[in-house]
Amino acid sequence: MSHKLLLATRNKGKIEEFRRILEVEAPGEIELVGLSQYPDLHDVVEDGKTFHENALKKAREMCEGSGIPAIADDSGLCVDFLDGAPGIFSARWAGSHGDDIANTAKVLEQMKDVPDEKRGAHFTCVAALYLPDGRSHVEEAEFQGSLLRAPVGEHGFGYDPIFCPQGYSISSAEMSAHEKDAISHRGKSLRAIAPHVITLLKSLG
Ligand code: ITT
Repeated sequence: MSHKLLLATRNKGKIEEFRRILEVEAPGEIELVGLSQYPDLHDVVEDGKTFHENALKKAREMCEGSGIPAIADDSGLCVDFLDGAPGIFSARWAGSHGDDIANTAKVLEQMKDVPDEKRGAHFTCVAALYLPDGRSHVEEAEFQGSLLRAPVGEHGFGYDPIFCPQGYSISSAEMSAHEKDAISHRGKSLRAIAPHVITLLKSLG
């Protein structure tokens, strides 16, 4: 029997990754329901100070609004030279929410005079599950790498075209979906949370 789970994100890139990663981890066990099924749910105000706070807030508010268990993530790019920025502000770094091209251009501009050895960065993903009875589970993971000097690659989303994973000489936007999922922050956090999702959903009956 598969259990309904609300996929509490409006980011199309994330939706694709959640669906394919959870399908591998829990084949046939979870029926992911999109936010389009709950048109009255309002956007969550992401006013937490950490990825953890925001991820849990998204999952909790979407669960409470829909009445079914919800999974969400809060994620972003953390650049060493920028003291961890854009971090939790990654989706709106250049001003308008979800403008990947402008966000990427802003980071490249901020990093234009920074030498190769100081271009370290990582993605963080905090995945959060929230159940109608108030139980929750959170998993966090990182994806280490460095910043390129110009966007390259057509896959992925967000900052992928300027992110070179550690040990590679291509951007994460040049990787296949399978390659990225195997080493990414979202791949790792969703693989960690998947067994807890299955156990907790089953406990609801
Ligand atoms: P939801 O809150 O609806 O999930 P969002 O895009 O607002 O969507 P976040 O606040 O978590 O989500 O922002 C995440 C941003 O971090 C996202 O817009 C990208 O710019 C970046 N990001 C996260 N994961 C990424 C990945 O795997 N590849 C590239 N960029 C990523």
